[in-house]
Amino acid sequence: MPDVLCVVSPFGYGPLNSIGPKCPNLGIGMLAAVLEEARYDVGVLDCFGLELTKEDVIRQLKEQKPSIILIGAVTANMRIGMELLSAAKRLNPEVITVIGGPHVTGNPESALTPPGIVDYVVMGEAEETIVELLAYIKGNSPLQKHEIKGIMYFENGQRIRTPDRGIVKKLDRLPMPAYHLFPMERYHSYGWLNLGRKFSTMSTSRGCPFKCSFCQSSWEAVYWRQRSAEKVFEEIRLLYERYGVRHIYFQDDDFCANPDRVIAICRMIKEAKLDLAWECLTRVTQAKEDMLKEMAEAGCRTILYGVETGYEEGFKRINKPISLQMVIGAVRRTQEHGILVRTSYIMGFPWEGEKEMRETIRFAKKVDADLTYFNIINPYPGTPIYDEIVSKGLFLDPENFDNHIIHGTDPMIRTEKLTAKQVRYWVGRAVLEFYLRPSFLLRRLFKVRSWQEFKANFAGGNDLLLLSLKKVLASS
Ligand code: B12
Ligand code: SF4
Repeated sequence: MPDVLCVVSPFGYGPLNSIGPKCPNLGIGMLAAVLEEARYDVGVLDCFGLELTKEDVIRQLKEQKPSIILIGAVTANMRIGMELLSAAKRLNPEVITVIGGPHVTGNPESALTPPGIVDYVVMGEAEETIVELLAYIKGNSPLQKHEIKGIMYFENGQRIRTPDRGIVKKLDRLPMPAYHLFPMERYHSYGWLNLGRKFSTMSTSRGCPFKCSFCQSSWEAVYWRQRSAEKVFEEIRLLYERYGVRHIYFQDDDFCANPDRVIAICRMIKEAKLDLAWECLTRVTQAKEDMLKEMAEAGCRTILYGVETGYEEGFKRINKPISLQMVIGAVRRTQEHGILVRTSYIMGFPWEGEKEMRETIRFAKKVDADLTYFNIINPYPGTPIYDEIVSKGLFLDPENFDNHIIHGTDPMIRTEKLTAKQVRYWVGRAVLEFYLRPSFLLRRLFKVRSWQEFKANFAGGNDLLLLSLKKVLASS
């Protein structure tokens, strides 16, 4: 029974379950790894991977009786995270509860309201903080509580926030995620990309050189850092050999920020003759011929480009220094190398009306990527767009974090020109207009390489189109 239990909260994609991926939570994976290095007895309860409910977690807590519980929270699962920690405190008032992750990094106060549920909030990248904090909790630290950077806690009825920790500068110094604590056989890629192969995600860099106004990766103090090609390849080999992984999704915000590193990784994969399929995300500015060629040869199947809007003014307003022409060029070059392109758009920015919605849909069809996502803007605490949306009174229910989930088809916002219902209509319409084009469907069919892929695409496509049709009908 582990002394320190890291819980990955329950999460599912609701009506879009056939599309969503299931993967190890690498934030928790990293913390478990550094804690094991520091000789703690650590366990992971991955409710997402194991499809466990809140009641299952409570049962496990009764059985395992950990003395410290760590839980991570994005905005979407903040409520359930707090409920679990509150249940843990009821079961054992002595248990120490720690929460971290993107939501509380932007809004740490939310974890201390009401007081008595969370003992420590950890903000930002937490590898160093968690080791110092646990040493303090266990009475093995030379530091006082207020000397541990990057935390918030209650003392004498007051919230105490210690100075910021800053980011981890040298990623190569970190251990590999503690994959052995996760149910590695349970994971699979996004429905559309699911090849039926053993699957895992990897994180090989942190941060992003851009500063888009809606993105939590765009914080002032965060700059792009990488693991070296050698370290990345070592982790690929570990997944390949120990866990039989044959499909990897590099979930870095910008996997290709350093093209030389990408080329080096590709060459290592080719030289080792690994039978590996992989995907990644990057920016359109990075789509250079020589790198794309190496990537295709090393098994890269898809690249996701975040495009966000379909009109030039939109890029300026979200602070993304790209152009429509750059998007088209990047997509064509990528497709020419036989790599499938996924693009992602965000709709419902504060200034958007019918005109901008139409422009985004028209542009997405013109770009004609192999898969396209249309998302409704979700304002995350700590981002400039959050402040803008709140200050303009466009946030409908800021305290209701539940709506942040992917199947929260009701927008959390309205725009200056559209109601929430109209935003939902336009997003549903975008999906239907994009996917229900005979030319698109035919091309998609020809690019499918196996029965497994066909089934995954059919199921995912069906669910997405049905959901979008419901949105459009409910909003017309
Ligand atoms: C991969 C990924 C996913 C994967 C895997 C999710 C997972 N939890 O592992 C999938 C596709 C499933 C996914 C789904 C979603 N995601 Co996501 N995802 C990411 C992505 C791209 C990388 C996360 C990652 O592994 N990073 C690498 C690790 C090492 O860093 P990390 O997770 O940040 O962890 C560090 C710190 O945050 C902290 N920390 C993390 N957990 C904990 C716990 C404790 C106790 C402590 C002390 C510290 C701590 O310490 C870690 C080590 O330094 C991030 C963007 C990003 N750049 O981080 C978005 C991101 C986390 N996702 C986001 C969102 C919105 C979602 C969804 C809600 C999308 C949706 N609408 O459905 C769901 C929620 C799923 C869920 N329950 O987590 C947002 C969260 C914003 C927010 N405030 O909520 C992010 C930040 C994207 C963004 N730019 O806005 N996601
Ligand atoms: S380019 Fe992507 S990851 Fe980077 S700040 Fe913009 S949205 Fe975030």
